[in-house]
Amino acid sequence: MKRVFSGVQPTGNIHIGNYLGALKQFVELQQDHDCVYCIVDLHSITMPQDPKVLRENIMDVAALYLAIGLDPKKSIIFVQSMVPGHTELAWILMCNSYTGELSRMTQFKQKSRDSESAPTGLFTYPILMAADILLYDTDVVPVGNDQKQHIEITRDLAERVNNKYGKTFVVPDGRFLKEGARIMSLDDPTAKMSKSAENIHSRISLLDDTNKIKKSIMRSTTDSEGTIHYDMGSKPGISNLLNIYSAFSGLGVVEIEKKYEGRGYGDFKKDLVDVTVEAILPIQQRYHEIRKSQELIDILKDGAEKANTISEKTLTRVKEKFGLGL
Ligand code: AQP
Repeated sequence: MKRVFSGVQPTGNIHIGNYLGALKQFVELQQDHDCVYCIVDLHSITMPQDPKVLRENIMDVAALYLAIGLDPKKSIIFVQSMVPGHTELAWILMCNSYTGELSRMTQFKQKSRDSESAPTGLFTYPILMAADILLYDTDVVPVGNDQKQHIEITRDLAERVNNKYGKTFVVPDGRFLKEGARIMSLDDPTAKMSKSAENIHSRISLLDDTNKIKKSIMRSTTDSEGTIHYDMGSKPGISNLLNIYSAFSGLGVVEIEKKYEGRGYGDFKKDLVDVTVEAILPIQQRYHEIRKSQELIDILKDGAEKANTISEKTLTRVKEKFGLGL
């Protein structure tokens, strides 16, 4: 079976962009893949975090993993900082990377744009992500397409080490969905939907109540033309809503366009509220059942143990190739 690895940062409530771009794939893949899913808390501290809030966020993501349908009997689910191999391999990879290639990462450029001096961890974030992936001999990485560049640098690093030291790493492939690959912000459809954007109506979080979902969708930015037609270039707002509708309902975009021929944005948005609520309400119900349970903690401890066993094997192999230790 092919190995799958992916992760989500515990930086706040998971939104429908995270879900449609990445998490939905996690669930599908666990049927016929050997899956490892991580809550990447070490990545989250590349930006300042309140320790108490961070702990809660870690448990929220873990509960949401289970609520969307991840099954600990099929997938390894764990918290990144509980497996020391991630940072150890990151250092080894860092010594095989170049500052020039890291400077080209668009996520670093965007996130450091407004700060006078960005944390070094934000700069080296892609190397930690490469270590996360390579540590598990990963074949497939399901992610949103904002992560394309990071997957590329992971592949480059794996190939570079393999060329220099002989076959050490599996070279992974990214897996990007068509409809949910990049869900855009509801108030600015030229920017991606993000957990950390200031305006809460720019996103729909998986834990939002029906009222909030309604408000965010009804006030989302569209255009003055009023026809429900997909054109990301000239009509990014309605195109983004069509993508969301399509990903949640399973209908193709053309089919949806036909269904709403001659009807206005108001009608379409009202139905999109229903489609969205119907998809995420069952997730919320399961989340509330799991969130405070001891079972959740046991699953994470068990997951960390299993992840450690795999990661130690990889590190032993890597250290041998590099001539590290005795
Ligand atoms: N808007 C998006 N559309 C589709 N996929 C998305 N992803 C993120 N935003 C979108 C995918 O979700 C997975 C988890 O993302 P992450 O938690 O690692 O952080 P991120 O990419 O930095 O996401 P956010 O929500 O924008 O967080 P903040 O605001 O904290 O930076 C990844 O697979 C990602 O591709």
